Amino acid sequence: MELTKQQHLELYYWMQLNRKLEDLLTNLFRQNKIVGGLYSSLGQEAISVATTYALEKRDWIAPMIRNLGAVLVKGYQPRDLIMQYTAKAGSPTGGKDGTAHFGDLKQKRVISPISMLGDLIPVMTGIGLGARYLGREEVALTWIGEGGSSTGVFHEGLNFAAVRKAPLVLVLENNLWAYSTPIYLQTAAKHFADRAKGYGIPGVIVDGNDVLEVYRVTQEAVARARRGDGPTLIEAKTFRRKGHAQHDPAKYVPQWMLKEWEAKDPILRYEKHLTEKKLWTEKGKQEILARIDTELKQELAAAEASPLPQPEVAAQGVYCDGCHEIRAEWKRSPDEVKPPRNIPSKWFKGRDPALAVAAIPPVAKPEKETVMVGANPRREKKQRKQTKQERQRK
Ligand SMILES: Cc1ncc(C[n+]2csc(CCOP(=O)(O)OP(=O)(O)O)c2C)c(N)n1
Repeated sequence: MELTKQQHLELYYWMQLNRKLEDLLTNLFRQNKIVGGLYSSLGQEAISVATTYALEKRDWIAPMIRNLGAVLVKGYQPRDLIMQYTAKAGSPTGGKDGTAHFGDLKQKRVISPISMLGDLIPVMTGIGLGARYLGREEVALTWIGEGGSSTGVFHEGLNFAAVRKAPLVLVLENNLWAYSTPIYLQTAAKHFADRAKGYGIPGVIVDGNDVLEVYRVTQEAVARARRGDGPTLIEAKTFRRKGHAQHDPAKYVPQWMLKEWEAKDPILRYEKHLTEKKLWTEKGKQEILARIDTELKQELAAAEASPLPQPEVAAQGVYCDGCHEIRAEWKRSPDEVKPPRNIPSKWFKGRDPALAVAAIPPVAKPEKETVMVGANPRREKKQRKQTKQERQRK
C-alpha cells in the first residue's frame, strides 16, 4: 500500500516523539527520578515505528528494551511511559515496575516484555496460533537483538513457528553490539537473515535506518502471515548509538564507528527525503516539532503531579484474583492443536514424494559376490596376462 502524504508525516511524528521522549526520560534519569533501568533506541527509531505502523489495530506486539516507539504507535501515551519509569500509581503497572515490563491484553494488544532474551518468540508464536484457532486473522510481531538471536529459544521458537505456519513476524535488530560483544563474536554467518533458510521461511534484509523500506518489507511480511503462509525473519541492519543502558558509557565502541552511524541517522535521512519529495514545507516541519514539544511538556507535568503508589497496593494483584479467565471460543477444531495418535495418510498427499515414507523404494539387497581377501592388483594383472598367453598357445 502506498503511503499518503499524511501517513508520511505521521511516521516522522512518531520517530521524533520516540527520540524526544527518550531525551526527556534521560533527563529524568540524571535527576535520579527513574526507578529502574533506562535503555536507548537512539538511531533505531525507524525500526520500532515503521514495523508497528505496518500492523493493524487487531495485531499483537511484544516489545523489547529498544522499542519505545512501538508502544507509542500502539497507543500508549507519553505520560504512561513517564509514569512507568518513575513508578507512579497511575502507570501501566501501578508503580510495581520501574522499567518497561508492561502490556495490555485487552485493548492495545501489547504483550509485556520478557527479560529472558528469545522467550518472546515462542510466546508470540502461541499468540498468533491462538488467534488463528479462534478464527481470527491476527498477526503477532516481536523484535530480537542479534545477541538475543544466539539463544536456543530463538531457534526452537522460530522453527516451531515455521512448521506450524504461525502468523509471526520476527524483526531482528542487528545493531552490531550486544552489550559489549561485537557482531563478529556473535555469528560466523554473513547475515542473520540467512538463518531463515534453515527453517524454510523467508529471510529479508533491510536497511534499518530507512523508515520507508522498513515499512515496506514489514507490510509484505504481515500480509504473508495474515494469508496463513507463515513467519518471516526480517534482519534490520542498524547501529546502537548509546551504551547498553544509561549506566554503560560504551567505551568499547570505536569513535569512528559512532561518527559513521551518526551520519546515517534515520530521522535526518527521512527529513531529507520529505524535503526532496516535497512532502512538507519548513513550516509544516516546525509545526510537528512544536506539537511534540507542547505535548511532552503537558505529559511530563501530568506525570510529575501524579501520586506514588500507596504501600498497601504492593501486596495486591500479585496473584490472579479473577483478573483474567481462560475460556476459548474455538472456531476451528481443538483436535488440530493436539498431536495426532498416528500420522494420517492424507498428510502425505500432495507432498514432495521424498517425504512420503510409502514412496521411498526399498533398498535393493546386494547380490552375493565373491570378496577376495588380500587382493593384489599387480599379481592379478600378471595372472590375467598368463591366462591370455596360454589361450593363444592353444
Ligand atoms: C537469555 C538471556 N541471556 C542473557 C541476558 C542478559 N542480557 C540482557 S540484554 C543483553 C544483550 C542483548 O544484546 P542484543 O540482543 O544484541 O540487543 P541490544 O541490546 O543490542 O539491542 C544480555 C546479554 C538476558 N536478558 N537473557
